[in-house]
Amino acid sequence: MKLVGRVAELRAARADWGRVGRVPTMGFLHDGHLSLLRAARAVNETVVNSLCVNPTQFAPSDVFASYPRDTPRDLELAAASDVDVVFMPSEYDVYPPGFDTWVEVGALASRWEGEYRHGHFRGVTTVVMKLFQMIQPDAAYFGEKDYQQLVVVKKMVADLNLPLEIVACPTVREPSGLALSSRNAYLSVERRRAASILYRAMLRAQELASSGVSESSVLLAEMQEVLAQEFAADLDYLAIVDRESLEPLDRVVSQARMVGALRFDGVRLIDNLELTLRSA
Ligand code: PAJ
Repeated sequence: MKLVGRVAELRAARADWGRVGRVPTMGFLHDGHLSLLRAARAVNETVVNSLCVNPTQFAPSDVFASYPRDTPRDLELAAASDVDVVFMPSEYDVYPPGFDTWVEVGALASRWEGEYRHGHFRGVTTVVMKLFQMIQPDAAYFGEKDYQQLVVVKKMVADLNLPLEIVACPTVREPSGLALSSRNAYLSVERRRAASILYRAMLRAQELASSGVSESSVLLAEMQEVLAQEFAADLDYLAIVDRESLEPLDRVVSQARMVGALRFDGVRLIDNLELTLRSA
């Protein structure tokens, strides 16, 4: 496995790499990240894992400085996942002094997470675009765990005619159902089980949809009832939305997406799940 820190080095080597799959991460790798690396490994000649805690996607209320980091462990895990190249760009390469060009997706990025984390997606799309330019991958792998991020990145790729494929990978969960996240490190094992309440609420809505309930108001009311069982869960938003436009739906026709975010013991957790109506 090769460790690369400078863009010039990456550019010089790129021509020999054949089909490149890129997996962008902010490090502190867990099984969710590793599932993306496995998906990339299966179909690409060269797998590039970028490790970069991107300062511009942290809204002021987030603490960029305290984001969990463990580079030696990340490098071990990347090597064990048969990654060919780990790219750890210097902050100078990503945001040189005077940097002032931004990539911003419109309406899709301004609702849900965008409302609670102003500027977050602008930071994400800017760094993802920059890393696309540096690595020039044929495919890039994103987790459904961050569903809105996935949809926003796909929109950027379509709108800007970027010549690469975006591959969506399913959410990897703990046995309790809680989606794996670097932020789970802030919760004890016991609290993580309780924090899976959002996922359990979504499973309950899916159960109802499977029996033919299609009105969003009924499904959302049922989810709220499940969430009310956990006093520690402080909901930011919960919605049933169109899978592409992320617009709220009054009624599920065949498929939709449930998206939600809550704060649990002060830790902000997001989740989402496909919602499929029983076929008539
Ligand atoms: P990060 O939070 O490190 O996540 C990197 C990738 O791993 C994202 O595509 C995310 O959706 C995916 N991922 C995280 N948890 C997952 C899980 N439980 N199951 C499946 N996939 C999971 O997302 C970012 O970094 C950044 O915003 C980034 C795209 C790297 C831009 O800075």
